[in-house]
Amino acid sequence: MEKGNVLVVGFAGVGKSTLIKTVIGEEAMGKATACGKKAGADFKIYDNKSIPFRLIDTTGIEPGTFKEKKGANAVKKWSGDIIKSGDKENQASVIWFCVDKYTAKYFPSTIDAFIDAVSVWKNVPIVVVITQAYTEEESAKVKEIVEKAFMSKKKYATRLSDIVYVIAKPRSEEDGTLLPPMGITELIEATNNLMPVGLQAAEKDVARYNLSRKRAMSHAVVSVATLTGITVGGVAAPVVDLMLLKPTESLEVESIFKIWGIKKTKKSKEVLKMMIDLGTVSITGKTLASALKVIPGINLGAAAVNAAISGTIIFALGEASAFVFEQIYTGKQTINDIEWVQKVVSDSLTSTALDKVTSSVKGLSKNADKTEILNAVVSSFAKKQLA
Ligand SMILES: Nc1nc2c(ncn2[C@@H]2O[C@H](COP(=O)(O)OP(=O)(O)OP(=O)(O)O)[C@@H](O)[C@H]2O)c(=O)[nH]1
Ligand SMILES: [Mg+2]
Repeated sequence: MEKGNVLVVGFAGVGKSTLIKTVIGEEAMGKATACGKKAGADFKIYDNKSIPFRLIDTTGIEPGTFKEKKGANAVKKWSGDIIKSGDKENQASVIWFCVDKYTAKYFPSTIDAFIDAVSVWKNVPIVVVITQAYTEEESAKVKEIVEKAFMSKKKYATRLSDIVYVIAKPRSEEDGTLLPPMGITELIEATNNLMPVGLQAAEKDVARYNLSRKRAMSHAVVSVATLTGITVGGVAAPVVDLMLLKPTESLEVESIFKIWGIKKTKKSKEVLKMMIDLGTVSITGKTLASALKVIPGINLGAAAVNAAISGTIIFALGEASAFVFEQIYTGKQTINDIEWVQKVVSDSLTSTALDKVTSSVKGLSKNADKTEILNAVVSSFAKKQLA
């Protein structure tokens, strides 16, 4: 089937590549092809067999009169050359204008250059994607600036089709909070709907693709949370204090819950609380720590062992949450079946936790850092899937 292209433009560093990576998937990132080589600029085109459209990553346009012209000219020249060469394959069908909170203030003075850069794509709809705004206030502020700038001229106003707010990658704040990715599946749906009719993917294909995105975003949250768990729990104490992990567990479970967009009800709150509590009671760090002591061949400091135990607990809880919420989202299970949820989560935490921890600590080097421990935890889980 023929696919449309999304031309991704915006200031340098707003998060274009990060967004593309989340939309297209990590595997597809490595397979980018240069497009419009003839056209002089080496913009990258990203494709993935199940995504309904391709994405074209452009050179970031830097604010500041001179630099801004350079970036904008590259986009303009590339676009003009694609049109001239009659290259059907690389025509833009939708444009994403990425604006982040840091550079939004430059947007009004740059909108002329932006619009000029994409002026050859005459009736192509523009979606403004607000990136890197991590609070409601921040995103509302950016939205207001963008709307005002587009409304300043009628010919701009008619091009603006939608404004979507995204977090493309989980964000961990200094104070330990964690913001899950958001807005990605909404952006994919909105974009598909704006494609010319002949290039639109069927709704069920988009739904299937978005399911795979939710899964990938859940895994991204599990990774970030596991790293936090490794940091928080990696102290040289005789046993892991599971209460230390509770804040990370809450953020992890709630973040994954948000990704799947399940309604917040009294029941769901109860289920979330139960899941988080299971994380602190199912296996005790003490049991694991003492069991590890009798396993031969493990010669690591307490901090590294505790870090691996903590990481394993957070990882197991996260994977179980992702599974539970996917089953509920797809209607295979209901949130009312508390016993089922309880069984899935406690099985994930108890059944093979010791095996997992053993296998992750066995390969660790003496001075393993957090990343090495994270990789060991992740691969100890991957092993089971293969078996
Ligand atoms: N946590 C988090 N970080 C983000 C997000 N979007 C962008 N960033 C960070 O912002 C920085 C710039 O992001 P890039 O995706 O490289 O930006 P870009 O627009 O492709 O930049 P150029 O290619 O230079 O034009 C990186 O350090 C990203 O990790 C996001 O949604 N969440
Ligand atoms: Mg980039």
